[in-house]
Amino acid sequence: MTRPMKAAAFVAGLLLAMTGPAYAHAMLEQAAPSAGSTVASADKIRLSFTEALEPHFSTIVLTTRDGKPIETPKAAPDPADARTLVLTPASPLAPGSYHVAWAVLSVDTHRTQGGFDFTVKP
Ligand SMILES: [Cu+2]
Repeated sequence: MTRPMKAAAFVAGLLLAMTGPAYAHAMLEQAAPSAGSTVASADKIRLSFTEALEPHFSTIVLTTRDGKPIETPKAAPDPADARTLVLTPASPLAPGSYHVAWAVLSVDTHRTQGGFDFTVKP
């Protein structure tokens, strides 16, 4: 390949790589505790998405299942994985049912949101 052709192929590849994830958006790929699960304890809520997130515009809000707010620090990105957001409650969660509401902005500037419940065993 000539040099300009190599450059053109590189740019085309880059464009493909950039447009690829735009079709997917940041969908929730994995959650711990998982949706609908009953767990013995939950010291962290860890959500992994299909795309890298903009942490400043990505939140996890934890409430009881009937909507009472649970005081937590802001969700933080996992330093080892830009697709993962972690919420660490200040103290271990009391037995009961909880609702996780998430809203994230992925690096391709698309917003997605969702939620699920889980239960901490008495
Ligand atoms: Cu997208």
